[in-house]
Amino acid sequence: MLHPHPPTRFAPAADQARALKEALQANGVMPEGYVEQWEDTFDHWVPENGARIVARAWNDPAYRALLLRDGTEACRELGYGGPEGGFIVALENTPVLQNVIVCTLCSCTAWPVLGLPPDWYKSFEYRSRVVREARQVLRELGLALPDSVKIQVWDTTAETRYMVLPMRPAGTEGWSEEKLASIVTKDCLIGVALPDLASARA
Ligand SMILES: [Co+2]
Repeated sequence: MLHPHPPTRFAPAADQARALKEALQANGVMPEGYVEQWEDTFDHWVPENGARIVARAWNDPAYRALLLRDGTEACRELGYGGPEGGFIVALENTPVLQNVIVCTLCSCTAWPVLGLPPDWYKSFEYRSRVVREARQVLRELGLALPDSVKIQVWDTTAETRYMVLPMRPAGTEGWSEEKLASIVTKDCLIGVALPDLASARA
């Protein structure tokens, strides 16, 4: 039996967090400003970072080559890395290949460039189903791919974090990197959506 004593009631999360923080501080094991420092880090973990990387790769063949050869270094070049992003691998979509990311164990993604994972990404349903019936799961998430496109699912680990490099859509010739980045969403970076020209800004 995995859970012989199923918990039925918890205090609200904020109360739990406060109690934990107070206990850690009272025992002198949490440095001053520790929580605030992580809050600041979380604020900088946004999918706009990954979008910027994709846009640069679309516009700069040398950067694209670096991204596919050494994702970690390419991300670092634009200022992204560190915790939860110590080893980043970029996965290149092609006309016949769609890459999709999952963490079957929990919720790992390349946080510094994708941001925190969406709730559905952490759900048991997504984690268990996408590896068995990726095409159907993608369809349910709004991405219906033709049978000519193979779907490759990548299981994240604590060490290796992936980001999907989508194909540059036709009709974006001459766009600035800023405008290109505006069509790359977190879902695109996970691989469950494609860049949508209609969402372009700037
Ligand atoms: Co995980």
